[in-house]
Amino acid sequence: MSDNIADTALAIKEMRIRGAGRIACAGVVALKEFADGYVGTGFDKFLQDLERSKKVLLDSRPTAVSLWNGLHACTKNISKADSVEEARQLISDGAKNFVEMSSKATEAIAKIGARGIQSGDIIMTHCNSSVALGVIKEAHRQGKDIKVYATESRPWRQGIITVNELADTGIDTTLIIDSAVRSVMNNVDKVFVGADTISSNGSVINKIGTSQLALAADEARVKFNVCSETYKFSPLTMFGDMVTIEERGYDEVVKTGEVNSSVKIFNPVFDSTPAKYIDAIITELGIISPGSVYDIMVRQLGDSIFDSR
Ligand code: RI2
Repeated sequence: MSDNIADTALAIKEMRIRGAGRIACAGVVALKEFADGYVGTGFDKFLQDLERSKKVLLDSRPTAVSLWNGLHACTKNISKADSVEEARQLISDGAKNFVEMSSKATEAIAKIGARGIQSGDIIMTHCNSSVALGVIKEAHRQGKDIKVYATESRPWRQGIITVNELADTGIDTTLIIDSAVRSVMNNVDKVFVGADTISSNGSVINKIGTSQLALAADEARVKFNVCSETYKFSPLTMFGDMVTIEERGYDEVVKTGEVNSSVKIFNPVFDSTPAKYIDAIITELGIISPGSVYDIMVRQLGDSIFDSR
């Protein structure tokens, strides 16, 4: 196992690298570095080591399909290679294309999403999504006068990153605790959140508590928007695979010794928001309804649809 694969997997697991898009980009860059630095010459051995490296990266965090799609994009043409050198070039090109595509998609979503924000809007966001924040910051950059409520997002409190990021750009920002969502929703016009994975049926898997925002938004008749690159669409769900919801350790919720040792701690870090609570998914291809996710997957994967299995 090369050091960079193990180091990147550990950084993702420990959340030093986090956010579904960043995880994917870090994974593909690590795979490119693995291929670039590969010293052996046997092609079969290279392919075995490549598969092992992908598995180590994929096992680092199980929920965000962005990582799976990124690694798949870098290696899907590997069967065309006959040597380590050819494979190295394919992986290198695939990684470069993926990182460029990811950055362009985020920029496109910011522009498309910002059109849906008007001056005077009060927005709520959850966790720390670079894509959702891109939309909000673009609206501010265009001179729209907006206010944002951001949830704390226990247990990792990514909301602290969000409020500092928004405040640094001069946006009127208010931090709320997660349990304040329903009461604050009455003052909100629009919700913008990110996504870790989107299923073929249009449900969105994102930071735990996202579905709570969606329910509260539905009750208060507030528009619920998901900002997501299409590489967060999961082709595996087309075949009925369920998205694994990552559960993390008790020590993220309580300190050791803080609660009676008989108390069990359940710490799922993502949840699933059903399509019926989602008004729009803002992608680099445009704004779509959750019901269109399946068609876009089929269109994008084309003939290679069954390779994704
Ligand atoms: P971007 C994050 O997961 C959050 O759930 C966020 O909404 C999602 O990834 C998408 O983030 P975590 O890594 O790709 O904080 O939009 O668990 O940055």
